[in-house]
Amino acid sequence: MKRHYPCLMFIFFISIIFCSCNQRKQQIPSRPNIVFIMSDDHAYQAISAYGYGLNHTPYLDSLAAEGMLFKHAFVNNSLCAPSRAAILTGKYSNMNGIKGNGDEVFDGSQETFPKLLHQAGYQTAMIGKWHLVSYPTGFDYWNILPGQGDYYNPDFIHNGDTTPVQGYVTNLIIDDAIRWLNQRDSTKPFCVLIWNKAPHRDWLPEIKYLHEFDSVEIPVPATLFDDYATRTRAAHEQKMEISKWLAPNYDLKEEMFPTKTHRYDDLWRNVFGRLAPEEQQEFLHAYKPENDAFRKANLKGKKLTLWKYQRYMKDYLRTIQSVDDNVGRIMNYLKAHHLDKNTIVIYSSDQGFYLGEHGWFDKRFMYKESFRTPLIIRWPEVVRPGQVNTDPVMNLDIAETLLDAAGVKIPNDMQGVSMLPILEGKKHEDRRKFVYYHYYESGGEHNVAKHIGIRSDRYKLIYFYENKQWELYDMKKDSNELNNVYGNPAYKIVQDSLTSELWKQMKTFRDSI
Ligand code: SGN
Ligand code: CA
Repeated sequence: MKRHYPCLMFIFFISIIFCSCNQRKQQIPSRPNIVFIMSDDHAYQAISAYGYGLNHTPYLDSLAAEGMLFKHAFVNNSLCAPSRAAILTGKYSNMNGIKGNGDEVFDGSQETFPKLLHQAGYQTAMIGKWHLVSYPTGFDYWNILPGQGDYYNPDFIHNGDTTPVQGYVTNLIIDDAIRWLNQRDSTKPFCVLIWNKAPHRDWLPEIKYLHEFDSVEIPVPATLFDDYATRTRAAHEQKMEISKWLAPNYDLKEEMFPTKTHRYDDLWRNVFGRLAPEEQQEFLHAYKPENDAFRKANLKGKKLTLWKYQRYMKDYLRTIQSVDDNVGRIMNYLKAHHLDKNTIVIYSSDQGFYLGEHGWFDKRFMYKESFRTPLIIRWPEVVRPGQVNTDPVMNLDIAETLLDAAGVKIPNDMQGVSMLPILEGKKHEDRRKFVYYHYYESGGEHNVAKHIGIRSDRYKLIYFYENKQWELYDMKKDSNELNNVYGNPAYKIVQDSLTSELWKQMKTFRDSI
């Protein structure tokens, strides 16, 4: 027996090594595929899994039920192009060069996560709204909407050629994604960005959803009639109140062919003109009974605002029904092709949106509805189903998370934090405690003043630096951010420490004002 002892020990160690290798193999899946669906201006309040009771989005809710829903996902700069550039590069606006919409051209030679995945052997595709002026780089295939794109019979740009395509934009984007998935090389992992136009202004529903919500009263937010009493100039001077700034034709479809001229007339003629004549008739018919009643009622004051709120919200939510249907289509595709287990499916938006909170539509401010963005991640190989996460994560983290998940080295100059430990359910104490924000546009269509700010788990400090005015919110006591306590002696210590943290963060991210 003694003679065999070394031999038995050898077999014992070999089997331990073998077993642990096998276990490791089971724990770390092969490189995951990535389906990244992003919508444009989709408020988290308009996904039923977030619990606001405005609409019903069964497919998005399933994603959340089968994965992780993030309640505190924030953006760097609540505007389309700056958020997209941050998502692609993992960097703040000052580092990736896109601070506003349209003024700057995205430098496609910089490092982006699709490019790095591509170099690591992924097949990559980008389909839908891009909005970064220069053409996409780092993709095997791209097919994008010009600028903001159109809802009805939109143009698509592929390899520099613009072609009109018949159909409704949200369906067409998924059609094309499925077409691309069908012809891909199935020996390689893939990453496809499916970036919707919906539910961006001017909220044009798919014809089949024109009557959705007809007999429903959409709940009104508590702050619809906010008077900005404690706020600084910026909140008073914005141009995004539902009561004042929605165009009667373009936005509200209340007066399709106005007699007075309005600054949105040309825009309206263009979008309506894209419908086929029979669709135009259907469209006009759908709104007519309500419009007739509206004219008769001759509403004024708060009643008029409430009417506009209902009209705005119903069209906004109608466009989201098509988004949700198409999330269902892509999930059914993945399931039917046995791709649903080791595919990371991300659903998010380029930023949040005001659905009547503070009386507003649009975004831009660092107040919660537009600073936050929806984020849901489903990845059955790694993420336990049905989790709700409240860590402060950012759009900036997506690049690092996906590179991390794919086993690709994260460049040192990316400024986000990988969410992989969160997804894996591991301890992650070294994550950010503050979220830094910078909105750079000045004046413009919605006249929101430039600002920087910082959010801790309880407080939010905002500095409107053009106006040299500060705001501070105690979100624990004032979750709707109505009571600016800046300058209140009771908050002196908090105010001072957050102010110095703000300057510190600005320096860390190499930003300036
Ligand atoms: C358009 C909209 C604005 C919106 C910006 C930015 N006006 O200019 O209401 O704030 O886009 O949106 S519209 O008359 O053209 O509809 S973003 O999502 O692209 O940043
Ligand atoms: Ca947007």
